[in-house]
Parts: sequence; C-alpha cells; structure tokens
Amino acid sequence: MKIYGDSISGNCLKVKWTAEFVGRSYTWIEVDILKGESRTPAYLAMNPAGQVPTVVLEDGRSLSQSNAIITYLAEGSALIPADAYDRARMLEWMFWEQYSHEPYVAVARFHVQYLGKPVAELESRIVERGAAALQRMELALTGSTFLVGDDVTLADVALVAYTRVAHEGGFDLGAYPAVKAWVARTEAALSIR
Ligand SMILES: N[C@@H](CCC(=O)N[C@@H](CS)C(=O)NCC(=O)O)C(=O)O
Repeated sequence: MKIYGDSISGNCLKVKWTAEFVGRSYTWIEVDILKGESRTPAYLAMNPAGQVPTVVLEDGRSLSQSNAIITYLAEGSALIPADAYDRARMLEWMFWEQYSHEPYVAVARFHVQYLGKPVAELESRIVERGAAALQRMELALTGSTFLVGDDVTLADVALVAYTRVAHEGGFDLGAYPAVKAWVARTEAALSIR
C-alpha cells in the first residue's frame, strides 16, 4: 500500500500510526501541501478533493478521508470494538473530531506554525471553539482511560493527532490535565514517538 501524506499533517499521521499498529506494510510518499503538491493533475486523478492523506491499495484502488482510511485499515483489529454500541461510540467521537475539533485545534496550529500568524491574531471563533473541544474531552476523560472504555480505539487515534500538538496553535494542555495524561497513554499504546 502507498500512503500519500504530508508529515506535518495529523490527518496523515493517523493513517501511518494505524498501519503500523495493525502491521500493514506501506510506502510513505511525501506530498508537500505547502508547495501545492496535492493539487497537481496527477494527484487530483487519485483524489479529486486535492487533499492528503490518500492511500493507494496494492490492487490500485484509492481511498481518501483519514477517518475512512483508518476504519478500513483497522477492520478486524483491536482498534475497533466488537460491541456494536461501543463501535458506534467510537464513530461518534470520530465524526465529532472532524466537525468540532479538527477545524479549530488543527486550523489554529496551521495558521500559527505554518503560516506564521501570531496566536494573539487568531480568529476568536477558532480559539473559543478549540478550547470548548478540549474542555469536552477533559470532561469525557476524567476518570476514563480511553475515549471508549479501557482500550485504545480509532477514537483515540483520530483525536490524539491534533490534540498532542494543540500547544503549537496556542492551546495550553496544562489546563486540561486529564487530556494531557490521555495523550501520553495514547502515544504509548500506539507507539507514537
Ligand atoms: N477531512 C479530511 C481533511 C484532509 C485535509 O484537510 N488535508 C489537508 C492537510 S491536513 C490538505 O490536504 N490540505 C491541502 C489542500 O487542501 O490543498 C481528512 O480527514 O482526510
């Protein structure tokens, strides 16, 4: 399998971590989004959305959207709960991540870290909604080992990607001690260095 990804992107790292966890071999092909490499005609033929990550399977089929890719890769593994309700709770977190966490926590980081915007000049809406997302996780993780029960699942993979680097967008994880402890636990469970 080929993973087309940019190493600065948490969405892409989710795919790498999942592939490594389940023991799926892959070749990483670096795509520099800041140089527009995900918008070339060749790339758009693989993924018309012009975004990373995209994977191309051994038989030539391609797949995009990080959470769809990791769900495909983790099929039948311990990263997806066997119980239907727990599996749905995992998906609940993954959909929430894409709509209520990534657009704020990841976007703040991108503006600060890669576009050079001072934290003080971030849109207040992004800062407020990012903080609200981290607070929601703090409540959920107070007294819980992982987001869905006692074992690491794709919910943790999806949410650790940008939470672990939230400080790069100006969010202080010191204010969210349960989240901070969960980041360390999840990194250890997934062997993230
Ligand atoms: N919902 C998508 C988001 C993908 C996405 O936003 N990718 C960004 C990098 S994190 C990208 O490719 N940006 C470059 C561009 O849009 O030109 C996913 O989870 O895969």
